Amino acid sequence: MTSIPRITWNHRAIADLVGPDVKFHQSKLNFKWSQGGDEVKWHQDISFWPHTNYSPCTAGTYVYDCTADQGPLGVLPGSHSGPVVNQYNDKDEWVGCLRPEDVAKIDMSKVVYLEGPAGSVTIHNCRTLHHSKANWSVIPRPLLLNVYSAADAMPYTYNPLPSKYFGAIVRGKPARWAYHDPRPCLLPPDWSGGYTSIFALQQEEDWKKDRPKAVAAAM
Ligand SMILES: O=C(O)CCC(=O)C(=O)O
Ligand SMILES: [Fe+2]
Repeated sequence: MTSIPRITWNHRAIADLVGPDVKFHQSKLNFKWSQGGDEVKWHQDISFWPHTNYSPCTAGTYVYDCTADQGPLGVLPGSHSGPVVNQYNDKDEWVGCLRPEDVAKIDMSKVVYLEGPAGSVTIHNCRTLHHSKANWSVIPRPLLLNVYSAADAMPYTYNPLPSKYFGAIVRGKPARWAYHDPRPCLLPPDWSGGYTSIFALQQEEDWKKDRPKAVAAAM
């Protein structure tokens, strides 16, 4: 018997979805703390890092066992075939999540929460609507998120989480031609001046409201 490193297994699974040539985009560990670890509001990933087509997919690996009360990833099946949604608020500020009126349109009975033992891998497309609830359990929920695409998908905005592996071909060969999907994509702000995290961006409105109080308290 041979054992296959989990990351190689990830690359194979992505190849099943996007074709034989697979490119790495970015990686992050979303560490949702126990007893109040932040929710992630409903959003689509693609507008954080638009590409010339919609092949990008995120593979998430649960580092610990993840049950329903730890805030697992919740996805809306079929939503990748729907429109790209607005992730700016009514003041035209990027908030990286849906407006309340768009959240209200989601049929919550169709949402699937992806639970699993440590090492389980979730995969969702860059247009899939997804979210996760706060973690009120006593066990944290670390989720390692690796983003890949078909090799012929070219990012055309600044990568918010660049690394030396950005653009590395992890399976197959580099593309000679870029593939352009004609469907439009919502653009993010210019990240070249820096990026924080999805948690910080989505809470920004609340932060702004609380900031005058926080500043006053510190004086
Ligand atoms: O950590 C989570 O539950 C989801 C994170 C996510 O969707 C993202 O960072 O884009
Ligand atoms: Fe996401």
